[in-house]
Amino acid sequence: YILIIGACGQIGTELTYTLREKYGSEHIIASDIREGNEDLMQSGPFEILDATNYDALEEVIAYYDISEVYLMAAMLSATAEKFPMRAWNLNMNTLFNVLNLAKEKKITKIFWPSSIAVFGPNTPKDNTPQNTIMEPSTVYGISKQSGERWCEYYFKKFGVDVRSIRYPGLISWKTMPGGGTTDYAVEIYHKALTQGTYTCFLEENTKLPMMFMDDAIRATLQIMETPENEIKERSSYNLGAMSFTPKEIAASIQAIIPDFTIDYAPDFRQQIANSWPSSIDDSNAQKDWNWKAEFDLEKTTKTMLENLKNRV
Ligand code: VAH
Repeated sequence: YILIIGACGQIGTELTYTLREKYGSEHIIASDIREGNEDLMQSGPFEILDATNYDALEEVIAYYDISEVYLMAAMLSATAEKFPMRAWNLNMNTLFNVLNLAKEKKITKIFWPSSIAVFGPNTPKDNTPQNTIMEPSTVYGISKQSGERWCEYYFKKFGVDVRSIRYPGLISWKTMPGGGTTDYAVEIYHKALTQGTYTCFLEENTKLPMMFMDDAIRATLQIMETPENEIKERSSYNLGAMSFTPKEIAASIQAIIPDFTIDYAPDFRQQIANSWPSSIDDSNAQKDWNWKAEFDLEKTTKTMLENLKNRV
């Protein structure tokens, strides 16, 4: 059985649906700190769970005979700057609880998401390598960098089979993001359809690595299905798909909605974005587990607008 922690989040929601479809709903236990969308909670077993509470988590693991855990709960970059200690507590204590359950052999495999946020202002920005300078300057990035160190430590010291991906900014039409710096790339599509205009909180030439959610979910399942001895990076894998600026995503929308306009009002999230890479070298993921992205900006925009126009 598989447990998803943070199943009502931006990635967790789509991961839950995909895993339920693939393995059968009854094998996928969704959990979150609070109730989420009705449909998700009705589509299979759901538990209200505070994964920072070891005993509560251990109880769910035992009750459902869980063997694999996807730990998708975290406080993202923008919100984490407002509540640093709450972010550290949530992001780290959930990870320690899951790693320790695996060390105690109560679970056998873990997926834990890292992020391009582990890179900092003095990291090479273009085609950022798998192994390079990492001095994250955000609470979220520090928690993800620390988490990577702990994952590698638990693998080397206790043989814990934890796998991880450094997600870029993720774009989905099924779920809204929560408190991230890349959220503009989701909001812009909603605003293009509902208001015909969007005020972007990042400067027009802020280039960031991005990925459509279908690619991110496919990569997650792919790394989890890779034979253990083929996983060479036990901190976390760089993963790339596309990079674009607010100006470029706006132009891709205008190709479909010519009257759409954008203006810019950068806020505190600009300096977070300035500290991150512009593009990612994911050759290790390509080599070790055959990663290949399928969605570029044009295909992403087409898919987003097509699916959102029926919903908004
Ligand atoms: C954020 N969407 O903006 C997340 C992600 C790379 C960005 O970590 O914080």
